[in-house]
Amino acid sequence: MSKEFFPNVPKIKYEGPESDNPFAFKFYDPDKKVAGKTMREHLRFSVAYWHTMTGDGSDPFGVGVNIRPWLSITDKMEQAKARMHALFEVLDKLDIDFFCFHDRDIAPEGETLRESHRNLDEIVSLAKQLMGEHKVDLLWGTACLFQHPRFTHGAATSCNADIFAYAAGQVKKAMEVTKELGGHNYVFWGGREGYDTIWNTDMKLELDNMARFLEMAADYAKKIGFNGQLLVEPKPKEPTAHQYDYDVGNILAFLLGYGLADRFRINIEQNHAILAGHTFQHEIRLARQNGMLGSLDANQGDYLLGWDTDQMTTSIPEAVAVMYEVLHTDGLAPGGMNFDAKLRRGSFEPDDIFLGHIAAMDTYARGLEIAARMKDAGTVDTFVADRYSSWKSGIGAEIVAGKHDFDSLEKYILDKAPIEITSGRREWVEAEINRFI
Ligand code: XLS
Ligand code: NI
Ligand code: NI
Repeated sequence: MSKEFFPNVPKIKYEGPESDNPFAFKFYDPDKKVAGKTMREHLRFSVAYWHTMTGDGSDPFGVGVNIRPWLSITDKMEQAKARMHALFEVLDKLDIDFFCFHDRDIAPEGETLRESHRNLDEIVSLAKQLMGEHKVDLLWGTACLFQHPRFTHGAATSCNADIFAYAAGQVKKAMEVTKELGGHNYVFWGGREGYDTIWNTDMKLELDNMARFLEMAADYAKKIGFNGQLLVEPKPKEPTAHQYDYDVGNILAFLLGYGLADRFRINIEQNHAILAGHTFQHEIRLARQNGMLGSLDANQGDYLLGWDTDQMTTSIPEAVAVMYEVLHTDGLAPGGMNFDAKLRRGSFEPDDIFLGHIAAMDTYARGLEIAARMKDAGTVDTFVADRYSSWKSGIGAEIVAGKHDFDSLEKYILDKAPIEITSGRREWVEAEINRFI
């Protein structure tokens, strides 16, 4: 290792639930087998470069507060390089195998797109070298199409066609570098793709343009031989009042409507799910039952606040719900669990980077173990299967097989009485989790 950025922080090891060492895992034991795979294989944790490395702790009411060792370097490119080195120390010490980034998180923006490309290339070649040395993979890359003033009215959905072209040039490059780094996925989060008031908006043109943009992106991925998954990330609001990629249901309708559904999958984030008025579990379930589950932005929102706080997950019931859904799929790969999570503004010391990730990793490890035990016991799955048993035989099976219409169903039911229904047992089923905690 070159320079050490976090000399106070040791390599984080599993010490078990009895340990009171803050710099140890209590539940995440990477090589422990759960439900046939190691925790590491199930969870595929990833560090989000923007929150963990680039984020400064500022909020709409206050300036940056984070203490970060690389901030003393004034040259922008030198600072970017130091920060990239620091990432690998974070990954090594936390034993995390993946990271994710936006182009502008890792390299400073230049005067022109050409200069930005050049800056990016320089940092990407450093990242590539470090990835090889540290055996780390890129979960996904993406482009920041929301920070610079040019994107005030959106990128692919801007009213200005030159901005659409700029976004195309920027995403083209971001896809190339994602491929260069062997990225497993590429993410499209519609930064400012939406509107603040429909009165000044040509919504039809904007949505058509968003589809044109995604189609060009998918074509370009094919052209350069990028084989990773292409993922769209839903979010209902913020920064715009109405984001077009509202939720999983809206993205599905959009992709199906524009004939793009077989080219994209979905990257789902907990905080965005709850902002849309859904649970994370609902969004994951809807995506997976449509074959669209791509990857997860593993964070948690504050139920008291109406914005995207992107907190580290510490809620066990949340984690159990996520892992229960994941265990009912073939797993997340090539997706993973990206900690799209930032430390609270009050947690501004460098050590908090580690404590925050340990908290979330332990929470998901517990979620995984609890969900695996629940799935093994099978009480919930059996209850749900029994609840729908009328669809397995008789009239239910016939309806499913397409053997009925309104005439035949009326005839079947006309004189049948009484029809019995049974309890949904909501309280029992929700409390089943508690038995396995
Ligand atoms: C912001 C999004 C963003 C995406 C990547 O709300 O979550 O961080 O994950 O652009
Ligand atoms: Ni996200
Ligand atoms: Ni978020």
